[in-house]
Amino acid sequence: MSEDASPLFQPFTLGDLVLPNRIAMAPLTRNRATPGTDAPHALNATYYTQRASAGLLISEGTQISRQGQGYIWTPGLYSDAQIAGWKNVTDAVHAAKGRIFAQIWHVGRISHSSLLKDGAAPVAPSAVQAKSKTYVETGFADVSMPRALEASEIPGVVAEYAQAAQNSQKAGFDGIEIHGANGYLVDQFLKDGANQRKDGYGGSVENRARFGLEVVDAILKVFPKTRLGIRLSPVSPANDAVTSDPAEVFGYFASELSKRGIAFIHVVEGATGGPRDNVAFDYGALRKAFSGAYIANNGYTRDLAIEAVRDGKADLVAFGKAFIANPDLVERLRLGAPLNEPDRATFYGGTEKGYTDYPTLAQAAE
Ligand code: 8OZ
Repeated sequence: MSEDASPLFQPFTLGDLVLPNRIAMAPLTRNRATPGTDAPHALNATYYTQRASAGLLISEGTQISRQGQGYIWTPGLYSDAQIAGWKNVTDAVHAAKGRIFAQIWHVGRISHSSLLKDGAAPVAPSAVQAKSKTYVETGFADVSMPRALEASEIPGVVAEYAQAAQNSQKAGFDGIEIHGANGYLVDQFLKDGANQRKDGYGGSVENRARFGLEVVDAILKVFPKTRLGIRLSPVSPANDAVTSDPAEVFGYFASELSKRGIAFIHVVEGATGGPRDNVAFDYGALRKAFSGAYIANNGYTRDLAIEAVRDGKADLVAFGKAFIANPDLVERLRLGAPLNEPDRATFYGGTEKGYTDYPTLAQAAE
């Protein structure tokens, strides 16, 4: 079999959606929403549309509320202006024959008071400050000291996830991915380094999984399970998220997600954006615990992706940085063509430079 006949380039049915290939664009924070409203605008539509040949586009993290925002100029999915801005994006992607899921996001403790209403403290499972930085108007800054959510506040936060799921439908998204990875709110509840609660949301594996499962259950009351997935990062230390028992807590979480029949888990294998083998972890066991699709991510090359799909280790492979720099990544991987290098200086914030001006193969040949 020649490489381009690899199943990586063949269709896959995710839930009830037929994808033309098994290459996903990973969610990528780019900090280019409209200042003031955090609504997407025309340039964001261009960016996603340029990448519409992905089997599946997953949007950048999109905050479900002002309280859920952790960085400046990230888009939201809670105001009418944001929903309208996203509708322009999804219409443009659909016109280009693409499919796009919204990644819905609450950052929890990974935020800065200057971004929050009246300079409020970020909220978290526990009042434990992360050793991490965020990005504010003046550049990088240490995250602020959070306050612990009262148990009585949790249903309100859960309801905001469900509202964001409904808003995603109004905005024309094909589905959603819950951001359960990289040290943000769902991951903070799962991991005992951030969750020191003594109530029903902390302590045992079951208790730490409770918040994430409540989010899933609330969404499933208003949203089809075939169009819902979640991103997880069991052993990534991103944003100071560590746990003493990744196999136990993520094994349990995956089996509970499986019972609910959601479409996929999207797994950051290893350290986000870093080594894949920082901590030994059995991703095969995680995949086995979950009956839906498995999207693998982190540090995949063309060869590794072809191999993972061929060997049944993954149903889809998500690429992040490679998609920043290569709008036609699917075509380049299919051909084994060289890739443009991403420019880190333009990852977060800015203009079309480093955003919509990376050339396709055809443009490079002009
Ligand atoms: C990089 C910069 C800001 C946010 C993640 C949403 O790690 C992010 C993120 C990444 O999941």
